[in-house]
Amino acid sequence: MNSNDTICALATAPGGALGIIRISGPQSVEILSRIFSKDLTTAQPNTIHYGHVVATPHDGSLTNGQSVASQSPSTSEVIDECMVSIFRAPHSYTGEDSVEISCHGSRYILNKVIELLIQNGCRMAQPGEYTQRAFLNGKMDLSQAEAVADLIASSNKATHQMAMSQLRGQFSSELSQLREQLLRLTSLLELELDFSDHEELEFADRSELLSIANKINNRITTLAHSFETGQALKNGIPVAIVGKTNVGKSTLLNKLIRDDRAIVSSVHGTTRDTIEDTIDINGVTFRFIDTAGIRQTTDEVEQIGISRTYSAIEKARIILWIFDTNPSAEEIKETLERTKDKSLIIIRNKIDISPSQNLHQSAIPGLNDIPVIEISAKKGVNIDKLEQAIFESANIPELSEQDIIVSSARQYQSLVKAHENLSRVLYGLETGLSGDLVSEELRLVLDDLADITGQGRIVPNEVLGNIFTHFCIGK
Ligand SMILES: Nc1nc2c(ncn2[C@@H]2O[C@H](COP(=O)(O)OP(=O)(O)OP(=O)(O)O)[C@@H](O)[C@H]2O)c(=O)[nH]1
Ligand SMILES: [Mg+2]
Repeated sequence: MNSNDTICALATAPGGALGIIRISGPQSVEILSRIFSKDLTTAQPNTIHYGHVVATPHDGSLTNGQSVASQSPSTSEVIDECMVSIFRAPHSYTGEDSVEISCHGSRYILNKVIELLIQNGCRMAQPGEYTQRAFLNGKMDLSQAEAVADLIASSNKATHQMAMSQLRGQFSSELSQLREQLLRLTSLLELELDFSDHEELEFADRSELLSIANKINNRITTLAHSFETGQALKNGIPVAIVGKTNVGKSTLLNKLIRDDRAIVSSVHGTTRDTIEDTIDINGVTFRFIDTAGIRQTTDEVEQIGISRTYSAIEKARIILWIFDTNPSAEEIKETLERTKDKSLIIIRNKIDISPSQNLHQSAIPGLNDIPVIEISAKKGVNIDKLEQAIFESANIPELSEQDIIVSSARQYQSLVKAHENLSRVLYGLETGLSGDLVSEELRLVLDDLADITGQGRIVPNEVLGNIFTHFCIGK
């Protein structure tokens, strides 16, 4: 990958009314002018021009910035009528000279324009190369570059807010505040070292240093914890639908996703494998997992299905436990035991045929705190109430652009490393370890945080590759 190359790629998905081709690099405007009906080499930056992309008989044999405008119209073929935007470094997405050609969305036109650009000196861009160039040219840091991919992939309000906040630099500025506090801590420690011979001087005492380090550590831990929420928001919050056979789990899944996805029958043990699908509730994606009903069985396949039910419970964040008739106290106790660390919602289904009864609520400690929702999955009664309860139990804070939710595994790993190194700093401060050893650990924390944004660090090509190969071509 040579950053002096001028690159081109289609930036829009095929099939739309328009297609946008992006060019970036030092030769952008010159190469464009070789295939465009106007010479734009002296055009003002940030201007838009109407004209034609034109193929000459020898497809791009023009050189030296010579525009097809100077060619006889009879010898050239008009490929499309286009609008062309001109950007000049550093005021562009990549920070380089750039051009965007808005064409009609025909596959033929778009392929032809790209072919002409390549014949005239462009190279086809690699995945994420525009954003990578933006990073290398200091237009954004690494965490913002990752947010570009998240923003494009965002499919609802929550994932949009999350990506937008990161793209606009909330996370970066939080990290730079943490770095400042860490630097202050380092300088206080180093002051102590420099003047350690002067007993008459007073330095910040260790308890004050400890309190600063603790505050930083708390913030880093909170950021690291937000990764779980970030993952849940990105992939859909997992909700397992569990219960005995024939209680109506598959009927409920179909009702929630408004589709006949799972087979429903009065035969016990209909569902064998887990079945998943997603819906959005109040702008947040939930991933529902219908499971095999729990019962004693000698059927080998069903047993495998039931063991999958238990692993679905473990992986889920919310459990919908369904009963149809009044469950025994023992059954409820087992349910509570299995779902200890989860948000549990108990559902009494089939209220259209079996009247409401009191669960053994008073007899079972802890059950009073758990919502019990009465529904008819078949008739669609109280499904809206259930959706609301599911949304509430997910406990998703109302996200604003100020909220920081860590969404990349790379960022999370750096935060975890920072936390581990900071724990050693805390230990060192508590146990009276010498200042130079503590400040060495502090430097590691600073490096871990710098890895997240890539600023002031040499980012290895391997790391860049890992980030940008997940992008599409044209991003
Ligand atoms: N009357 C009534 N019948 C229901 C309701 N929900 C489900 N059923 C019926 O109960 C039977 C079992 O429904 P399923 O959705 O297949 O039950 P399941 O829990 O997925 O069963 P397994 O996959 O065998 O574990 C079917 O005949 C459904 O039509 C309901 O709200 N009211
Ligand atoms: Mg089923």
